[in-house]
Amino acid sequence: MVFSPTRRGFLTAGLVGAAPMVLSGCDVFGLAQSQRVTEALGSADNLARRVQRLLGGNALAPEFEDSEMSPIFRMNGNTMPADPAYQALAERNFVDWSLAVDGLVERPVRFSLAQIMAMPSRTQITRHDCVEGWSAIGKWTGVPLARLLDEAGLRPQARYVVFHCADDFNGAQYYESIDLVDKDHPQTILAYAMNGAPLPIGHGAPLRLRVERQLGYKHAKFVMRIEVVSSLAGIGGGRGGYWEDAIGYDWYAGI
Ligand SMILES: Nc1nc2c(c(=O)[nH]1)N[C@H]1C(S)=C(S)[C@@H](COP(=O)(O)O)O[C@H]1N2
Ligand SMILES: [Mo]
Repeated sequence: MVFSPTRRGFLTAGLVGAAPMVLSGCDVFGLAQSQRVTEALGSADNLARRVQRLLGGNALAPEFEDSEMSPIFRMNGNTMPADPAYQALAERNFVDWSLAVDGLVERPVRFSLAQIMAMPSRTQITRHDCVEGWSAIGKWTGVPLARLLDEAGLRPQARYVVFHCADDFNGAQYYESIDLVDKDHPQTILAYAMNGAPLPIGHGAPLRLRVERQLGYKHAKFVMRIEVVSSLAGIGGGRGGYWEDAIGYDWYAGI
């Protein structure tokens, strides 16, 4: 069992099935039992999300001191998008890169990296927990997502924020999504710096999501476009994220 006793451990052990744990061979509590619970109470994702918010409201994830930062922070998943257009942008240090914000917004916009870096920023030292069973504490600096989306203005039908990434696995584009509660959470930022230095490519340059109360796979790297939608049905395979579509990971990956 590789998981440390996190709140997710409590939530998943006590209340809902943990598909990722099952998939990684950590089936401590029994798939049959968790499936029954899931069937009885509806989507495990939604249950975990409701329970987390009921217990913690919109509580902050723990933050740490500089002295607690991990000496090594592993790079995981894709570490260099294969897309030639992305590689051309990287070669010029992302000066030609811009982030598209569209979908259910009042004003579709594009932001250069310089514009994003000129916005009010937040720095946070947090623990990243990967579903594969490793964790690392790192320092992230970026613009709060809510602040950036204020520039575009959400339309009333807006329900989810989708992050489209530059990379793919076997032709399937990486993407992720969160709801508007996580959109407004103060620790939900689009980070352009890590551990006091520009975000390395392997960690998702020029811009990656930090959504600190959820597992690592939600933290989309290489974000190229943010799309605001009313439903996730039309995006990718319809389950709200690359790994959700590919192998059924929870859409709400509360820690
Ligand atoms: N675009 C993109 N985002 C991604 C991934 C990826 O492969 N592509 N991997 C995810 C997973 S599983 C984890 S644990 C973290 C890893 O972030 P890191 O490389 O900074 O450690 O990024 C997440 N975001
Ligand atoms: Mo991960």
